[in-house]
Amino acid sequence: MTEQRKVVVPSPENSETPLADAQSWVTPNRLFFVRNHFDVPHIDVDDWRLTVAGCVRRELSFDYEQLKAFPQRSVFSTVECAGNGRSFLAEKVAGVQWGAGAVGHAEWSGVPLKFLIQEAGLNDETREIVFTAADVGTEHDHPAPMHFARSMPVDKALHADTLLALRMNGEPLDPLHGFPVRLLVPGWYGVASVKWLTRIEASAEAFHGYFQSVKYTVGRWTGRGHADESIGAMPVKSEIVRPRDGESVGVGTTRIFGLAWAGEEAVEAVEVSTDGGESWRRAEIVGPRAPYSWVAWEYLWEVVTPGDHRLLSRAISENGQVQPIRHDPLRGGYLITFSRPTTVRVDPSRRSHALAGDAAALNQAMRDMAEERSRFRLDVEMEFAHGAGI
Ligand SMILES: Nc1nc2c(c(=O)[nH]1)N[C@H]1C(S)=C(S)[C@@H](COP(=O)(O)O)O[C@H]1N2
Ligand SMILES: [Mo]
Repeated sequence: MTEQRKVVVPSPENSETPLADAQSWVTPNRLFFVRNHFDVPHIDVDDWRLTVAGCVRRELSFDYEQLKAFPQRSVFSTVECAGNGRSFLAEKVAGVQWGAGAVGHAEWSGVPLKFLIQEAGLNDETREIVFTAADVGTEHDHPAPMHFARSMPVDKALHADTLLALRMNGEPLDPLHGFPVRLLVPGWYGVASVKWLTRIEASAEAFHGYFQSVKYTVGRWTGRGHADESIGAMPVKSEIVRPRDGESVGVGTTRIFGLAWAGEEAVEAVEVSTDGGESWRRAEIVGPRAPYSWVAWEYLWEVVTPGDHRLLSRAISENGQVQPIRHDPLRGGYLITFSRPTTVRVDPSRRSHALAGDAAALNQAMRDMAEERSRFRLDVEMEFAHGAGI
């Protein structure tokens, strides 16, 4: 197999998951998309420390060995870049011109962030937690060097599923994905999951860092006019993975296969249109439906009419969010979730017979994963051993 990440920008690496080859629920680490604003920092793990400071009762500092010794937890989560799909926008928007593949799904394991924050003890005036990373660089509209940094509201930071991730699909993090430690904010756009973490600071003020006030914002109309808002959770979205846009199929039965995710929610249903959005039918969801995780889905399409057909999919979340048909211009170059048509040519000289294929393989892969899942407890609230490793 020649599967590899699709490079969009070579340096610093920005590359996509090869979605069209997706064979498994979990994206293998070597195929998982990479989104780097700056060069990967050189980190000597023996010198590396993670500091917890700011509005806390006691400032703490941890090395890698100490973090590894803390109680661990695993969370399966889809991570998508907020600019994923930007190249498909009718009006060109500046930024990395992503196709569909700035998204992946992995099992993330590490120390719940809550654990370290509780060890340090938050003061009441804390409004946000600010995360600073080791990578440094400039942007054309920010010529002064800056570290990558982001903040998060306290409630999401203290959520039991928000992790200081040390492992990805069971392996220690690769340097490209944030070794030694990254944040994993399940259900939120990838920008929240700060890689190469060095500092966690409780703050009484709102943080206005570049990556949440200049970039990674969307417009919104409020009672008082237009406002820019920092992005957070991923809205509901689906992708048709196979057949590919422009592909030719025969008359008969074609399997339409795709993926869908809904941020902090689970996907409730996926619908498919084979007539450009006139009518919609339910697709079949393959495997488990869970918050944070994408689902695979398939639809067996019986087609007798030769010529071009416009396929669309739309996902619906468990709380009833529906994937939109058009891109909302207020979202600019982010939150690109509209249903994008896949045009397929039906060739009358060929016959297509869809057989048990993707679904069977995926189900097997998921059973294998489920067995492995016992690695770290997923669904039990952990009892933290106080002072462990400190
Ligand atoms: N320190 C740091 N963290 C970062 C970034 C970065 O450039 N530097 N990029 C963010 C963005 S925009 C995304 S989408 C995710 C991508 O994670 P991945 O490269 O592991 O796929 O990392 C986030 N964390
Ligand atoms: Mo991103």
